[in-house]
Amino acid sequence: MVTAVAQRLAAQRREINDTLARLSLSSENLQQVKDKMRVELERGLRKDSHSTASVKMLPSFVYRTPNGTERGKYLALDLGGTNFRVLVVKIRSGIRKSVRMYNKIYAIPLEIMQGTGEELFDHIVQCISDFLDYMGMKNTRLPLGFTFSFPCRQTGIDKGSLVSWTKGFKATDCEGNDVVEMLREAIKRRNEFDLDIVAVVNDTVGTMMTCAYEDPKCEIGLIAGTGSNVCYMEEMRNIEMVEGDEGQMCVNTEWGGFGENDCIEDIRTRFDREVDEGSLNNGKQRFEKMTSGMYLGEIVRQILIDLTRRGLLFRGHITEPLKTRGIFETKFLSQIERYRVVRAILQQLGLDSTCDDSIIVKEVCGTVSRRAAQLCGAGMAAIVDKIRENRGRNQMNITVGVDGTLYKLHPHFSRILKDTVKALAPQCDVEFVLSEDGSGKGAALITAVQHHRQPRSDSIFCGFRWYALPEGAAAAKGYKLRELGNGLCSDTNPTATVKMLPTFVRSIPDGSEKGDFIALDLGGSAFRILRVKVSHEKKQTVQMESQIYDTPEDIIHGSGTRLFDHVAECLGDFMEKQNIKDKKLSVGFTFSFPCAQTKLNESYLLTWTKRFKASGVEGMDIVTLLNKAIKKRGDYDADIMAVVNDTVGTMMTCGFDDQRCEVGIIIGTGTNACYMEELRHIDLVEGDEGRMCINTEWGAFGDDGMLEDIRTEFDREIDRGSLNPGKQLFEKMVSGMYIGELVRLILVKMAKEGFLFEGRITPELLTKGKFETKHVSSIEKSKEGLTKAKDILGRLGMEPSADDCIAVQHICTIVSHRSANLIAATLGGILSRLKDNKGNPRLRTTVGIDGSLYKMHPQYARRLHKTVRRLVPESDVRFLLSESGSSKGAAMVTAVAYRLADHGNEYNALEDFS
Ligand code: 0WK
Ligand code: 0WK
Ligand code: BGC
Ligand code: BGC
Repeated sequence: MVTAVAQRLAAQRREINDTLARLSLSSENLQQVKDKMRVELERGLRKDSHSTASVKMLPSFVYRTPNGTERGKYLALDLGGTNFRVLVVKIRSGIRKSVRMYNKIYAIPLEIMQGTGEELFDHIVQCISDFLDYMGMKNTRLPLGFTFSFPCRQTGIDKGSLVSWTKGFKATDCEGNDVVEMLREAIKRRNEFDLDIVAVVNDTVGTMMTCAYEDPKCEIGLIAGTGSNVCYMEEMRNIEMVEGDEGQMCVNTEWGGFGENDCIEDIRTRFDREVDEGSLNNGKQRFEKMTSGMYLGEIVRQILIDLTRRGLLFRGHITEPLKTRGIFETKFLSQIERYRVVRAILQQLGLDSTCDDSIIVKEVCGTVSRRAAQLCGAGMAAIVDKIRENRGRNQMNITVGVDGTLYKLHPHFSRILKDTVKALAPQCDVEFVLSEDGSGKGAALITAVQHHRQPRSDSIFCGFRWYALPEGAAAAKGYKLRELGNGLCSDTNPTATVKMLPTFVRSIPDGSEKGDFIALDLGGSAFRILRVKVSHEKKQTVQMESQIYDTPEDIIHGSGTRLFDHVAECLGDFMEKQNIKDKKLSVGFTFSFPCAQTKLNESYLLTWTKRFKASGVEGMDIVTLLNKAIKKRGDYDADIMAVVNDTVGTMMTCGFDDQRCEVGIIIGTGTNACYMEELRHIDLVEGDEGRMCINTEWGAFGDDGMLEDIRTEFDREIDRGSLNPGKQLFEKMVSGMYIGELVRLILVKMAKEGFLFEGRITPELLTKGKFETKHVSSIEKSKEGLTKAKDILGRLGMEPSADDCIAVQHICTIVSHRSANLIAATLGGILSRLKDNKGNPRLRTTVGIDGSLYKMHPQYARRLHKTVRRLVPESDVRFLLSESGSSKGAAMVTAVAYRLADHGNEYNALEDFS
């Protein structure tokens, strides 16, 4: 005889089962969640659907996981989880690879979390101040990585605007603002110490990096803690919100927002809606509110209240404590499911419970946590399957770095999550690795990567890496393209930095040139005088004899008169040796400085560059100055037919062998480029027919501040110490005259900060110009590079350790890599313009190239070619090294001028030519 009590209990049980059944997800449900998550991931990545996607897929600007080369000392902040931590992290690479860190935890009181933004960031800075005091580090300006565990729309590694607060935070005047700027302002307000904020990262990203440091297969970061979120390494080609298709970038999915577009309303229960309505951000973070530590306890409380109200629990008696939002903490779930301490916890809430009550409460906890783990499992299954498909694999092994109190403390959460992933993504073998040290270590690693590669703030390596990356170079190409146009257009030319100087050279050699010429080649690393004979036996041949002459410092820094007297003297000496003093040969003058030409042989120096600073020459016609010097001697005569820039000479020299050559670039002591532009585009020269070679003088790119966001403190120091401060800023970031010095300045800084050479610095290393660009080239030689580093540093009195040599080689690579990519970017601008001019879908062209940096550096050419092809994919570019220098080219120009002069009206022919 089934008693009424038993029936009532059975009915109660059914009711309880019904209630809990709504929170139990079938494998179909979970499969649907996985599929819907996948749809939202894709929508978040695509430009056309990003704005309405509930999973925001935010770019993190982290392009790779650690590779063990990271090193240095960093500060890290970790805000947004249960604890706010300030950390100092010391990373060693090489054989002593290790990460040591020390941290202090600080409270963030509720009134600060939900006060004003200013109060919040002042509080953060106060904690930092306390930490620096404690560590005795107030006077060190360490680079800082900021783990900020909230959705941020980033535009760079150190730029991120808060999209919206989540979890317990609601400080005013923060949403929509750049969190790095807010921190910088708070530090300024306090005016007690200075920090170099290099990176802002999400805690999922920090966690992935922390775990990837130990396990290179780790490409996903999961937080199952107060909040819930995932990041993973996505293919750049799939991230439409960011420029570039090469490589990968870590994407912060912000899957907590999944379902904000009602796509999971079918599995959300009224308890979930209760929790949502009672939260600080109603309608937001729906997935998070079903899966994360901030809310699971609250869901349980809602269910307990519901069951109690229906008399199914605690004899229908709801205590005041139980009515209190947030009182049933998520840790109770873990404790209840792990230690069966239900009664003790319920007592704390003033609840007298029976055994049955305890069983039901435990069941409710189990159901809620199980659903949370399963939902995270379904979401994770979508992520790993996407990565597998990205790689076109059938099977894939991958590691997920995990952190968060829920995952760490809950007895079953991690197992259920793993089982769900296995069930829903059987083709993926997914390993979950718990992050021991939190995301602070990860943030420090990202700062180190950035520091070594290029954060865009003023820390040791700022700006270098950004331009080694596709989008960085693409951006520079964009700037350059615009500047080319400005230089050509008469209204904007006066303010344009890239001056686009007409050269009056209208075609490349056509094989008809002939004659016996003198060529002067001044401005590169060597002053050369050449005799160039162009003849037409069977085929056109060029014979050259040359001699190199000194250009002593006192001459090139003295008066212009002395300089040109010196040139005339060398020419006299050369003609003596050639026994042609009695001949009046035509001279082609390669003068490798920016000149405003009015015709082929009238050329006004705009400004000296590189090592030259002779007085009384700028603004003068250099042909007149040279003629005067020659006349003054009276021992020979010469007919200066043409002045050409070394880029033009190089293009002509290469054009002699390859008719397709229409660009000339120099990457030597200085850097520059010229190319054949349509006359109709050159406002400064009459006529619309045909083409003329333009000397771009790209060395001055950025002299208007256009590149300030990428220039580093080292670039600024170089400029301050140069002969022409404020000028040739682009040249000073990339050319052979400055690269060695850039490396030296970085070595000194790193030694001063104790990262290198045990902090020891010799007077030699402190001497400007002691570390030359040729040293950079030899240190980057793959085989003997490290030995070279030891020798070269040894010659500067240093005793570098093996680690130091590795670091020095790395620094050389970064500096020269940035140079190659920046030049690739600016060359990309020219090639795009040529392609547009021709209106062809594909550009086929040849670039004539010369200069000691390009020729001597072991990796330079390869890097340059690779990035150019990446930036101008619709082109076939041949790079032709100029074997014989620009003088052959200068002779070609002179030969053309001479031929035209030959045809009768000598000089107006020149006028006509000009
Ligand atoms: C520890 C990480 C931190 C992250 C937290 C999440 O260092 O960045 O926010 O885990 O877990 P929670 O503390 O919210 O449980
Ligand atoms: C060799 C050319 C010369 C040019 C030089 C540039 O003949 O006109 O100025 O290359 O390279 P650098 O000598 O400055 O490395
Ligand atoms: C935030 C995420 C964060 C997660 C875990 C969420 O509320 O939106 O940015 O990663 O919590 O802390
Ligand atoms: C000069 C250019 C020259 C380049 C390469 C720059 O400093 O301004 O005219 O072409 O160096 O030598």
